[in-house]
Amino acid sequence: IMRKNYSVALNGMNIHPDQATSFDEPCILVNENDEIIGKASKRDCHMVGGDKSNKGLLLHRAFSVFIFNSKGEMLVQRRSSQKVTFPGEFANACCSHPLYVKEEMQEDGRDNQEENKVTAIGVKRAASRRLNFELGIPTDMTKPENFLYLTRFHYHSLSGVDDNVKTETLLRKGNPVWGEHEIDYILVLKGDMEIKPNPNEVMEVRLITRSGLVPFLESLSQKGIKITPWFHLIVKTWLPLWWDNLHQLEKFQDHHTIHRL
Ligand code: DMA
Ligand code: MN
Repeated sequence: IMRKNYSVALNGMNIHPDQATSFDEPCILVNENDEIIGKASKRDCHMVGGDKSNKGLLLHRAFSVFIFNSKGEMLVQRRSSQKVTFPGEFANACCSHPLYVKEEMQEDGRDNQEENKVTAIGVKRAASRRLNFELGIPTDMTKPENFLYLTRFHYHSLSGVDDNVKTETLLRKGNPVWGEHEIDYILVLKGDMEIKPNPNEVMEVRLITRSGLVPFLESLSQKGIKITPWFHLIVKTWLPLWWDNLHQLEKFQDHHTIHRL
């Protein structure tokens, strides 16, 4: 298949072709209890009014991976400027969505003897796929059993929209409004990963030390560089505690609660 350097004009906005190709992928729609209720394209999940009903953003399933190396440093990525949502913003190592396909919808390893004990196995398979695509991490370093699934949270956030600007105002002016409305699975991966970032996805990666976290965040805000809303919520709610307890993270697993942040 030839991929011409076209861009898709969508709702008045030009989407970079490398991003547009993924916009037909099926995301998993869930209810507030994270039960699967259907599917919708990545486009329809992230564009306000994308499902043509104007009801707002569809709630879908997602994941956020945090990577810590053997020195206890954390990997952060700066999203490429061609990302449709939150371009140029810093986030945790990798974030994306499990797709509406059998392997990535599976919630435990019951169908497979070997992977019997792996919880949220579909989300972990998706994480492995995206860590390979975004950061070039070999998939043998990201087997489902290598991830620790900590907990889930539900949040909603718009991209590039000031909190004091009403969505309806933007839509009335014909501006596209993009954002996230997700139940996000937080996964931790420990180890020294071989990485080769994909420039279409990632413009920069950095390793941050525990004591360097606050200075890192301060230096970004001084430079006017944003961090993504989900990363911000996790940093604010849990990250310092988890980072101080890398050797006993199992203690913080909570697969029952869906935190509303
Ligand atoms: C979506 O991330 C997932 C979360 C947790 C915000 P993303 O926009 O990086 O998705 P993708 O990489 O699939 O475009
Ligand atoms: Mn999403």
